[in-house]
Amino acid sequence: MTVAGEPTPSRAAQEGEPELMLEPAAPLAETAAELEEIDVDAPQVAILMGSKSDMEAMEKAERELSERGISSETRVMSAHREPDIVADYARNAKLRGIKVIIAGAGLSAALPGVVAAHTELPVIGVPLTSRTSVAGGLDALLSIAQMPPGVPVACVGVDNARNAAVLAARILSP
Ligand code: RP5
Repeated sequence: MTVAGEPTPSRAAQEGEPELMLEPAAPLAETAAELEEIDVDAPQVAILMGSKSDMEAMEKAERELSERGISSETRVMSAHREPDIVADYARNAKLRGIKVIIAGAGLSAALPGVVAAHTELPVIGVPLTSRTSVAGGLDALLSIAQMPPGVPVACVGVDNARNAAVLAARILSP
């Protein structure tokens, strides 16, 4: 029975059920402390390359991102020599907070395509020249650009890692 002027009892109280007790909201200071623990420097862009010999060319991507204040991590892994490492990295990248993957490789440049096969993240391929390149890097250019339908890889010019970083920045900007 409800009495005029008194608060209406809840449905649970009316039916003799125990009241649901809600946890009090966390104090603001506690929430702020939790937010501070989130790693704001977590890399947004991954820069991968098939060999240490690709480093000189790929460093240009890292420099461009850093100048734009975009965090990145750089890893050397070969699609042909370490296929399992590449697959694991690509599968976990999104969960780790990576938003775009740049992958450079020379010769039969499988790395960008193999990474794209294992992730939904946008992948930008950088065809690289190397000691035994054919036709000035045309081999790598075709390997990266000629992906089958449904598994896209964006492809920048030969040795143009800087453009890959600029494109990554544009993908990241809202
Ligand atoms: C590719 O083969 C690499 O991306 C590199 O451009 C090229 C040569 O590799 P190394 O023999 O110098 O390791 O897989």
